[in-house]
Parts: sequence; C-alpha cells; structure tokens
Amino acid sequence: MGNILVTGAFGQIGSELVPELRRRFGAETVIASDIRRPTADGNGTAGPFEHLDCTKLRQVQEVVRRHGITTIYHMAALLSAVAEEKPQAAWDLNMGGLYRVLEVAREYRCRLFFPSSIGAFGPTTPPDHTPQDTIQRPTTIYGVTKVAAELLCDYYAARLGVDARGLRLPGLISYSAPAGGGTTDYAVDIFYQAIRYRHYTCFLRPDSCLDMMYMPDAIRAMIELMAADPGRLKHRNAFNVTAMQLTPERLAAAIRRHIPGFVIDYEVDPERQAIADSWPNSIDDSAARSEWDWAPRYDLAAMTKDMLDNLAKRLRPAN
Ligand code: AKB
Repeated sequence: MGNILVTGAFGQIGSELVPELRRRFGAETVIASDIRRPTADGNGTAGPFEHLDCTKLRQVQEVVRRHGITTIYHMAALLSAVAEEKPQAAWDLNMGGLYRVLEVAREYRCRLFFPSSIGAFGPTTPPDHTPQDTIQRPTTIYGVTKVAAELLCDYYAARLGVDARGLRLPGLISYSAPAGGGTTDYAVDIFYQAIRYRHYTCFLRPDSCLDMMYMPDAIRAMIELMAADPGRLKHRNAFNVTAMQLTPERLAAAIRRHIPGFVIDYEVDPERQAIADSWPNSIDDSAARSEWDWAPRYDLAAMTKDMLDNLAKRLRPAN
C-alpha cells in the first residue's frame, strides 16, 4: 500500500480522520495537508504535513508525486452556511479543489474519497426515508457544488478509471474539533454551552429534523467504504449514510438526562433555518448497508453520554 494524502486536515473531519488513519496505517504513511499552517503543537497530530492549496494543480501534483500517494481523502471544502455567505469562494474551493484533485488522481492513479452531504438534496426531494437515487435540486450553492461533485466523481470513475468513492454525510457531532460554518453546527455547540452555562440559544426551530452522526462512526464509514470490495459496489459514490434523526428539542432532552436543569431557547436564524428546511428529515441508507455492510454504532443516548464525558475533561462550568 502507498501513502495517503488528506486535504483539509485541520477541518472538522480532517482533524479526526488523520489521527485515525495514522493509528491504523502508521504515522509516516499519512500526509496531512491544509491551506492553514499548523499551530505550534502541530494541531495535535504528529506526522508529516504539507502546506497545500488544493485549487493549485501544480501543488497537488508535487505533493502526490513526492510522497508516493496512492489514496486521497479530499476533505477541503466550505460548509453550507459560510458557502451561502461567500458563493464564489464556495464554488472555487468546492469545485475547483475537487477538479484538480480528481485530475491528479487520474494522472497518478490514486484512489479518492469525496464527502458529499445531505445538502445535495433540496426541497423537491422526498423528505422522509430519502432514497439513494432520487430528485436532487438543491437551492444552496453548497448543495449545487455537492451534486456537481457527485456527478464529476461518477464521471471520473466511469470514463477515466479513477476509483472515486464517497458518502452523503449527515450533520456530524464531535468533541475534538469545533464545527465551522455549517447548518448542523447547533448539534455540536449545544454540548459546549450545556456544560459551561446549562443554557443554549438555538438558531434552528425546536422541531427541525435532520440526520446526524457521531464522528467516530463517520470516520469508520469513510475508511470502511475505501476498503470495501469493489465487486459489491453498485453505487461506489455518494452513498446515503445516517445514524440518528435529531431535532433541537430531542437533543436537548437527551442532554437534560445528564445535566438536569439544562435550558434551551430559540432565536431562529432565517438563513440557516431555510437551509435546514430544504434538507431531508431522514435519509434511507439501505444501499450502504447492503453494498458494504455499513452500520452505525452510536445512537442518540450513546453519543450524548460520550460527548459529555469527553467534553467534561476539558471544560468547566462557568460560575
Ligand atoms: C453543514 O451543515 O453544512 C454540514 C453538512 C450537513 O453538510 N454539516
């Protein structure tokens, strides 16, 4: 096996994916890369790092060639809320970055993982048990880039022989890295505020239902998909995966079981609410389950306990 390159290594997913890949395959085989410079402690990850702007073809070629890369996890992207504020930057990074990385994957015969999202769906998509293959007419620039990216990955796989695989990820919940610029960020922020202040003001309505997943399940899903027998994969790319369907009020009730007296109130942000309203309530991940045996390990209760246990090691209640 050759080496692995992770783009966007300091982002919400990358900062947990890199340590897990290093744990499984060896620290020296995983090259972390980001457009940001590492902090003095190396962002908590010991191992090779490359400063990389993945929208620059030459830079990507150079890193892949020099490190003998055979697999790329392409995580560099803007999330939905920030993409809506900066649509041109979202197109440049989300599409421009993927296009360059796919080109380099074709040239150097690398395998590629690409994270799509429930954001690839839109208001005309069936909102409940959203099928794997269905209507995709998103109304956000984030969703437009995700659908185009799914199609581009399919094209590179079918026509140009690149082993490109991917997931449609739901909102991800994690205690390691803060979420940044997403519509589902409330489901991370709520834990920090619950421990510090026993109070959280949510930017989505109490009944806004969205698919979510605990980060350890998401990381495992990515690595398992890349290891899956290609002979079993009918879809290969953009698999629906989910673990739980959460509303702010459901999540608050689960937290209250550990922090009695926790209070949630609501100041709805119309921009992020409109994005959430355009996404499904629950997606059907039976294709992932049957084609590569996907199964989540964390439900709402297990995730909530693990989040609070881990955050309590770092955070203190404010007085
Ligand atoms: C976001 O909210 O933008 C992401 C996503 C669901 O793709 N977490």
